[in-house]
Amino acid sequence: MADTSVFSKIRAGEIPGEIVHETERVFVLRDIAPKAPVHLLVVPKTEQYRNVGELAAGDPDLLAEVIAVAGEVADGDFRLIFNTGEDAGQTVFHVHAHVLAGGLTEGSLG
Ligand code: DGP
Repeated sequence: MADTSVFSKIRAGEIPGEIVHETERVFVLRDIAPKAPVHLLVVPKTEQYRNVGELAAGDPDLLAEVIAVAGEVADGDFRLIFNTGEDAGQTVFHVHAHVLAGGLTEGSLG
């Protein structure tokens, strides 16, 4: 399958974007519209999984890597969000974790 998501296009250098970290299976970029002082997206290199449910069912080790990398790049306390489905605000159907960090004391879900 050809890589066609906006994230894959950034990774391929076809459109601008800042990739801040990479492992063999995932890459991390800065969100174009940050919702926190630190707002990163952790993205599997494969486009095979549209959302976190598909990823959990299809490759739990890769999901665990996404979560581990999120913790590494957050460099402190962080919030992890997987928007799942249009009604939840998902706009890019190439699974990705939002990592929000750097001052989240307001707007806590807890
Ligand atoms: P979601 O709503 O969960 O599908 O999040 C998609 C995120 O992707 C959204 O927060 C904005 C980000 N995004 C969309 N297009 C681009 C882009 O061209 N560059 C970067 N850096 N981020 C993008």
